[in-house]
Amino acid sequence: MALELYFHPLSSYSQKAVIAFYENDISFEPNVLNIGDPVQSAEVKALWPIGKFPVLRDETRGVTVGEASIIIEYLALHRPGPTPLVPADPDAAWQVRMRDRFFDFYVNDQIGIVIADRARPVAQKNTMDVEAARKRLRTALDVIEAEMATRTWAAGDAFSMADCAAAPALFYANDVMPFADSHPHTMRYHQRLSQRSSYARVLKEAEPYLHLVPKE
Ligand SMILES: N[C@@H](CCC(=O)N[C@@H](CS)C(=O)NCC(=O)O)C(=O)O
Repeated sequence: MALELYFHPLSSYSQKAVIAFYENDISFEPNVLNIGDPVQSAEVKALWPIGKFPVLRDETRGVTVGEASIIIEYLALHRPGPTPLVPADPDAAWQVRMRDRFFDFYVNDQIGIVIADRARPVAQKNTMDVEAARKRLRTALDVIEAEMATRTWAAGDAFSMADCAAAPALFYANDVMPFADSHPHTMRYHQRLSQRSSYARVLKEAEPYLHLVPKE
């Protein structure tokens, strides 16, 4: 039975997981969520009460897998392919996981705070949270800039789970805090990611929805 993925093409965490499927040519049944649809939302919550996506359902094993990183770990374990997104060597693996967490917490989640605020009515804007998020994002970009001065991919020479996290995170970061002039190594890395066929495909599939991203 096919793996079923609940996701949305615009969602950065969904994109992160889908990149992993495409990297290793793993087939799945796409369940594209219609955001705001209460029936679908209840369906996701029945599987994963937190209600966030992506969520993977593997009916064959009778398991539900939440969290994009854990979906990637699950695929690495049960559907290994030519691109080992989580290295077998434990010392290489912790470095991938550390950078994966870094892109999630200090880039992606901070962007989420800024973009969510754009959609709020003026009276409900949270300037303090947005300022703190932008500050954390700036610090994160500085860290990435220093690392990417000497690297091809986030954790070294091999494309990994950390790059799956980085691709959508940097796409949205460049909208929230354009970094071409201030962070040239990061920009070149962002361009390398955009040319990677797995992510290029994800980006193409997101295109029809991009107008839904709240603007400044
Ligand atoms: N920690 C989760 C975060 C997932 C997440 O925040 N997903 C967003 C879409 S990118 C979401 O579900 N938003 C809808 C909501 O929060 O209700 C992961 O790594 O998968």
